This record gives sequence, C-alpha cells and structure tokens, in this order.
Amino acid sequence: MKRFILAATISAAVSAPVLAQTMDEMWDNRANGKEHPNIKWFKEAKFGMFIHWGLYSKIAGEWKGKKYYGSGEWIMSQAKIPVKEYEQVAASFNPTGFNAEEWAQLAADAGMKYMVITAKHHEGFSMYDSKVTPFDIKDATPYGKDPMKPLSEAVRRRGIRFGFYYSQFQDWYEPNGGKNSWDYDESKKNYQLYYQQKAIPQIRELLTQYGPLGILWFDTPGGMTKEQTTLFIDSLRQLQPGCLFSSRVGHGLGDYKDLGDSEIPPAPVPGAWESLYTHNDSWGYIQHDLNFKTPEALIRLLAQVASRGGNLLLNVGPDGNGRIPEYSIRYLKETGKWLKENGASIYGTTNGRIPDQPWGVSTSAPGKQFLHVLHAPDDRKLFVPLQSGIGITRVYLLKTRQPLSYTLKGKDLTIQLPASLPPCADNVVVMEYKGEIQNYTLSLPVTVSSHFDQNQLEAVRASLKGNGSIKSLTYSHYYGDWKHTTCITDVKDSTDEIRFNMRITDPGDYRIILEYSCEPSSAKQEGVLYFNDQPVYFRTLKTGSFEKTAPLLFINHIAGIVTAKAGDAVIRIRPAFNGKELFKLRSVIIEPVK
Ligand code: JFZ
Repeated sequence: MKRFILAATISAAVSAPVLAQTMDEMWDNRANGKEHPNIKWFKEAKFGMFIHWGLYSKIAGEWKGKKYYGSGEWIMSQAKIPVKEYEQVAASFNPTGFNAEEWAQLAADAGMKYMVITAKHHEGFSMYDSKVTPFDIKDATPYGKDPMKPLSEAVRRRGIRFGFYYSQFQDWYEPNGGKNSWDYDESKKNYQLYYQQKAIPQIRELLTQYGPLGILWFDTPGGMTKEQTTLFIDSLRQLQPGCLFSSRVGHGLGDYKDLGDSEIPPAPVPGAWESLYTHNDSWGYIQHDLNFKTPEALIRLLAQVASRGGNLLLNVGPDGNGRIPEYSIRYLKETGKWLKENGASIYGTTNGRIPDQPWGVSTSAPGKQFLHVLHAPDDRKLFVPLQSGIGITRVYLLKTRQPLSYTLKGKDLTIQLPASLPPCADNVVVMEYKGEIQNYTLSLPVTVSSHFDQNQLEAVRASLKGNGSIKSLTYSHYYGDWKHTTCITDVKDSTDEIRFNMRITDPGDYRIILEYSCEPSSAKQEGVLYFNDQPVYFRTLKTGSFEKTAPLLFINHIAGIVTAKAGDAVIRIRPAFNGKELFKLRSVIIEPVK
C-alpha cells in the first residue's frame, strides 16, 4: 500500500536527513495504495477557496460586550455560550447581502479552481436546507432560503469544483454531539446515536442534493474508531464515487492529505495534499481581526506551497450579512491578476527540482523549471545550481516571454535578469531543457551568496548526529489560530552535531546569525559553531517557554563574523558541554558584510 510521508519528525541521520516516516504522520491512500481515480483535477488545481460561514459570522467575535480573539467559529466554545442562548442567534440571522454569483465570481477572479464551504461547523447549525434538523438556515432564520443550492450552481458554471466542509464529530448543539461539555455531560454521550441520527443522514443529504461534489472536507473524527471511519466513508462513497474525501476524516484515511492549519511542509511531499490558511487570523468572521495577508504574501505563499507539490486552500470568512470582507475581495483579485500572467508556473505543476535558493523556489512541468524569483540578486545574476547534466534550450521571463541570456558552466547555470525587472511579489523565469532533473535531496549544499541581504539555512537542510531531531512545532497566539515552524530540537550533548553543507558563491566577510527559541532552563549554555575550522563561540539567550497556546518566540542571535572563500563550506554546531537542550534552532542566517 503506497504510503506518503509528511516530515513531522526527520530523524537524526549521520549523513543526509531523510523525510522519516512517523506513525502519526504516515498516511495511506484509501484506495489500497493507488490514487483515487478522480485525483487528477485536484493535483492540477493548486489553488482553492475555503469558506467558513455560520451563525458565528453574525456574532463576529464579540459576545455580550466582550471581544474574543483567535478562531471566530469557536466563539460558542470560547465563551461557553449555552445552547439555549446560542440558538437565539438564528432568529436574527438574515444574510440578505449574500450573492452567490459574486462569491463564485470572486473565486474565479482569484484564479481558484475549487471551493469548500462549511455545511455544518461545530456550532451544529446547518447552513443548508436539511430535513434532518430544523436548526438550519431555511427553517430557523428569517432568511428562510438555502444559499448552497445557488452557490453550488454558480460555482460550477464557472468550471470550479464545489465541495462541503462537514464537522462529523464535534457538534455543540446536539446532546450526543462531540465537545460541548458546558451544556452536556460528556460521560453520558452516545456518539453512535449522533452519527446515525445526524452526521450520516446529513452527509447523505449533501452527497445527494447538491450535484457532483469535488470534495467532502471532513473535520477530525473525535470518538470514531478506524473501523467505524472506514465503514462511514465506504458507505458514503457509494453515493458519489468521484467525490474526494479529505484526510481530516482521520485514521490515515482519505483521498488526499490535509496538513495542519497554516502549515507548509519544509520540503517536497509526494502525492496529493493541500496546505490550508486563513486570510487573516480566523476561519470564521471576526470584526476586529484585520490582519489580512497582502497580495504579495498570498502569491509567495502559493508559490512556496506549489514548490513542495501541493495545493493552497485559502479561507475567506463572510460576515453575518453574507458579505465577504473588502480586503479579501481586493487582495484575492490582485492574486488572480498575477495568476492570469503567471498561472503556467502554478497550475498543473509538480514540486520544484531546484532546492530553495536565496532568490526563491521552483516548480516543475515536463521539460521546464519555473524559477520563482521572490528576491532578485543585487547583481541581477540568477545562480541556479543544477545536479544533472541537462541541455538548456531556452530561458525567458514567463510574463513577457522576453528571452534571457545565460551561461552554463558545468552544472552551474547563471541567468542574466534584465536590469529593468519590475519589482513584483514573484517574477517567474522559465528554464526549458532536455534531459532529466531528479528530485533533490535535502543534503545538497545550501547556496550562500553575497548578492542577497540574507541567506537562510533552514533546519530541514541540516544533517544531524546524536540526539538531535528536526520537528514541526505547533503553537498558537490566541485560540485555535494554529501556526507551525520546523526546528532542530533535543541537541544537548557535546557529541551532538548539527551540520549544514554550503556552496559559497562569492568570497568575503559574512555575519553568522542563529535563529532560535530557547527555554529558560536552556539559557546560558555554551555552544560552538565551526565555520569550516573557524570556531565561533556563543552562549544561549533565553526567549521563553514553548507552549502550544502562546507565541513561540525566536531571537536572531549574532554569533559573529567569518571570512569565507568561494566554494564548498561547512557549518557544524555543537553544545560546548553536556547539558539540557541547547535551543530550538529554526535556521542559521548568513548575511554578507557590505
Ligand atoms: C478545525 C476546526 O476546529 C477549525 O474551526 C477550522 O474549521 C479548521 C479548518 O479545522 O481545526 C483543526 C482541525 C485539525 C487540525 C487543526 C485544526 N489538525 O489536525 O492539525
């Protein structure tokens, strides 16, 4: 059975780090190791719209005069709002501003190829006309209509796939639904009854009354066992065999992998998968959350996710009147304009074959590498280290097709970018070639160049000896606004070693900066960084404790300046003495001394 690997823990390996399999991250495809027959559209789509819309959108992050922060769709849980009070919100829910054509057109203008909208979130309220419960938008609100029918039709008319999110376990309205411990006694719940009486009948409604669905996006399975989940999805699959089920259904099942909220894998991941991101910091609408990602951030996020081979599912959170926030409208349209000119470097591509460079990332198409120039070198010479002897046939700017001059010395390609290259979130250069470029290994040297303000040696590029491991750390700021970052952890003995191989393209002085988080108990421990054989001593500085419900703070600790020749170089980092974990190292930053 084909198993896909998500780098949650990359084990300590003497030589090159390998993307290690860990039981909780292994994920096998439901169709006995073969991909779902209908997975092709998903792998080519690359960009989708997530929509979280419910009664929480009307509450908008404020309850009885108190503002709440983090995930707005969780306000009933955060504020422990009794069902008897919460259900009153339905009596005034009248989203007359909802316009299916406008929502569908925004997704089309943004260049999104699929849409997933919440049919029922944890609050237990059904945003479609359900015959299973009267607690739905048709029967319980003055709006009195089903928005999902016109929305699904408007979306499909634009050639965009339509799907539903459904919370199949958490349901804070129902006595036997998951996770409402403030109204109901959890020990007396009968989840099987909930599945039989609400979840399964409702999912059957969604699979039979809204036309062909691209995706059924399940949330976490809660009390369901793997056997129950298997029966659950096998029975539902009969209704729409072409519909893809997300891996959030749990137990390693599902037809494609969903990463954690706001998570990009640090390296390419095989198979079909998606990263999911909020546009601000909340899935559901919060009136006072204005932290929207700019068009530049969205374009770069899309390029980075695509460079790992996955899709970006980006969320919008309409308000209680059915209006999508203005910043989401404007910024998604800007993203769509970039895609109109550069979409070939995203849609239908697979992961890049050039490891991350100081200038950016790459994506692939047959005989092509798309070089996403997020940061232009100050000498306009784009250095592209190749691993295999290939024949370059053409190099040009994707947007204008302007040919670019280049030189190929051995396996080193240098492309001359035009001096007039316009500033842009992502200028895409196309390198056409004959021959094969294999997937890269993480142990390849990291390029360090004096033509960028910074060169980042990411944790995932390190080789480890001894106790160290490379881990994805999860934390949040407020509540449910999960964030992930990959660090090297557990390095504590003087025999433990972190090693980065580098390729320095220009001689000169460089400043070495350690980007790490350091527990109070780990502070004031000495470490030594060898730049080739030059020792650079440091003593760790306290940043704070790592807690899942608090920001994980990092420091850019300047270790010192070294003088480098051009060519291969190595950084090795060790604790000076045996002790506690030295730090959680996110990256080593190398800055040219100008
Ligand atoms: C769930 C919901 O609780 C949340 O409100 C939102 O709908 C989000 C998209 O999905 O939150 C999760 C569920 C699972 C993980 C992270 C957040 N996970 O497995 O990492």
